[in-house]
Amino acid sequence: GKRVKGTQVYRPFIYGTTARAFNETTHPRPAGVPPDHTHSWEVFVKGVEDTDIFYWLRRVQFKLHESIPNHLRTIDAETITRENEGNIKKQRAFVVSETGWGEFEITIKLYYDSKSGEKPQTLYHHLRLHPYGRTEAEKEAMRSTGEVVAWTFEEQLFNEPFEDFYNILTSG
Ligand code: SLL
Repeated sequence: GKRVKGTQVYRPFIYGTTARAFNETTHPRPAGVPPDHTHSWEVFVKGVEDTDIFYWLRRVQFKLHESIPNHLRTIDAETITRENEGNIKKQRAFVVSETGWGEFEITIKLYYDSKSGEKPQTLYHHLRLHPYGRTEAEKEAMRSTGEVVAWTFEEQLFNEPFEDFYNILTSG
């Protein structure tokens, strides 16, 4: 295929984690969750303001800590799209939801549409369970919401994309 010369296409996305500590009143530990698990959390890749990214990002593989059962989690856009059929509340994100007790580094591997010719790209994200920040005020803000948010805003750059892929990118 031919490349579209002199052209760069940017697609914004977000990746990261959101965690919540279990407590008796607002977030009780569900039945079946081991008693040493202190938090629920999720790791995700999604579009900014839930815009569609499934047309350029085909698959995401999350590599979790090896203490977690099935620590390699692969999610296909096709599967989500199929599950979304006939659903009013559509799922917009590649997401894995878990519970646990410890923080660790998550490896996030992005696989692009086959027409893109792009190699997979690996991102690294530190799962945060505990409020953090440069200042006490920042930590306090996180405590008050009950959610520990660690999100990275990224922009995927496709440099001189193949024509077929360029058409996919720009027809959305
Ligand atoms: C730490 N180096 O010491 C890290 C390890 C491991 C976290 C954190 C297990 C969950 C499960 C879990 O939370 N592992 O058993 O499903 O903090």
